[in-house]
Amino acid sequence: MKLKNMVNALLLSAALLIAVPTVWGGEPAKGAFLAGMHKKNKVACADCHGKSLTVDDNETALNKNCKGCHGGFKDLAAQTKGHINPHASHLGDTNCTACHKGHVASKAYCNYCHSFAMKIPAMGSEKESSDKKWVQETAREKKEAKSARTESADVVVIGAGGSGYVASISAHDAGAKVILLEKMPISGGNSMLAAGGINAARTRYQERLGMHDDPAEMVKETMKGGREKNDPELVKVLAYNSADAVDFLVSLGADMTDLVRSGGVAVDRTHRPVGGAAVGPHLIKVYRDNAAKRNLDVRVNSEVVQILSDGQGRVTGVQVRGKHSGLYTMKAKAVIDTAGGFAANNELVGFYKPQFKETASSNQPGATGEGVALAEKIGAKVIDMEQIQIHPTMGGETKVLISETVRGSGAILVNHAGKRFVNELTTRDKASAAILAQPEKSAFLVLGEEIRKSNVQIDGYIVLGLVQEADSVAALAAKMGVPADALAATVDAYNKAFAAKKDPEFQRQDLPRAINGPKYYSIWVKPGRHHTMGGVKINTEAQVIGKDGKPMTGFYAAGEVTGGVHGWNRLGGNAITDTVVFGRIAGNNAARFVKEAK
Ligand code: MEZ
Repeated sequence: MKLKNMVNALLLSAALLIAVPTVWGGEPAKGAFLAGMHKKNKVACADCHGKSLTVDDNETALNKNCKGCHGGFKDLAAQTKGHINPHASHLGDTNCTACHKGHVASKAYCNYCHSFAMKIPAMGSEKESSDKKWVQETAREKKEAKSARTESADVVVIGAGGSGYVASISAHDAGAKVILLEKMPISGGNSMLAAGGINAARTRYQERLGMHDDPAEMVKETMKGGREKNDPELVKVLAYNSADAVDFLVSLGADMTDLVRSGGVAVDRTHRPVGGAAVGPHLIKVYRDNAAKRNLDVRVNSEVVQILSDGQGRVTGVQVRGKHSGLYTMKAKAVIDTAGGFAANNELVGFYKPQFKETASSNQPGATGEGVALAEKIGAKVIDMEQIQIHPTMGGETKVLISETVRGSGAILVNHAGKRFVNELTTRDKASAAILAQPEKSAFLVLGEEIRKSNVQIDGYIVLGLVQEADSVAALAAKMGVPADALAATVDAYNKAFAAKKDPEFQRQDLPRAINGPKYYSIWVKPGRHHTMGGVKINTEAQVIGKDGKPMTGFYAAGEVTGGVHGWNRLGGNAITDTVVFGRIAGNNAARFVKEAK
């Protein structure tokens, strides 16, 4: 098998296919059961799977072999010309097998989340290998044969998004043996898609810039944004631990030096990497690196199908379905549920809010709410499930979120008549309602050169084909299909408000930049599902509360799987704070509980 000779052709091919691990008894004929180029080139099983032909749920050896033949992410990224470069995307250095298949056609993982104006091509033929059925049946037999397996850990964490990583790192550093389980083929959850930043009050970065902020104000604004329906004790914990959360992230290696304003807030409280880069991909890389440094046991393709309890409110572990290893039991002294929300689950959203069914969701495909259902099944109290946040600005007909920080950087919202109609930095519920009240149920973000330069994410939207640009306001109006006179008057009035530092029309408090050329830009936006505020009830110690109102023993939760922190409307930037503050509390308390139980 001349694999080395294949490498260059494979790297340059859009139909790159890599064999997916499957366990079988003997070595079939070379190329049998494969799809695409590996089939054509008669790759042998052992070339990908190694001599033992076995595979773990992380597909570790297999991915090592992929990289051995084809090169690592950096090599592959360097060979890609053009704007779309999946090997240098925000997914980071993940398993090759998340996208590339050998036994069936590959599918770019990007396509699960994104539907860009500019399409990402499917990789390889959409037609699946005729051998798929055989492969699935063989895998199922193997899984069933292994179902009696039992492992154990001190702390099991369900869901490797931001909260899951923070809880795992914290529990590990507090001395516990931790296993972090993720049902999707890559870690990161919704946190990896987080565009904005982390809200924190009275941080060293604010003070360095001479800004005065106060956790008490953060409490007030979070409660007001949540329509006073939040659990006030949880909000206090969120706000008073927020500056410490930023320090924790910096101690892990994160950059949180840039500040921007989010809706419903009177100061620049949203911290993000320099230049306005998206916070989520940055943090997930930092978390992955820290997990690797600690040798943390992180397992992808590992879905928790049941949380085990003794029937008296004490959790005893979980049952896991590994993609390759099948069903097994993981005994644990403590379980932390960080499985995320359900804004990607059309059926569940439709059940709680029929009017939001079929609206676009900004969420990753794994945000389907099993973490809430699993907890409820063993007696957890669940609250506020019908509180589903609609984000005002998703890119037109796509699933791409246009970050609130674009408005925070100075962009205005304009309707199809070319006029402003709302304070752009009001809370999300109000901004979304104002857009949906327009006859077209959509609007435009309008901005100038200085605003574009201040927020690197806008360049990303340009690459994705979501931005119209023109040399004058009149030319931009023509592209948007709005009256030129009206748009010119709107931009003029806004620039006067900027100069006077007063917005008499909409009382927008923060007017950071004027809308000036040489280029002018617009982005067509529509509201879409973004965050589910409801979920498992917790107390200030991140303990899950049972239906009897008492904390359940050894059971903790953090992040979007929980309800109560954000009330009926979350403020932009508070989700990452939630993941870090309550992830740390859950991890530390679970580790302490384990120690005391020993
Ligand atoms: O917290 C968020 O959801 C957020 C800031 C999103 C965004 O618009 O960037």
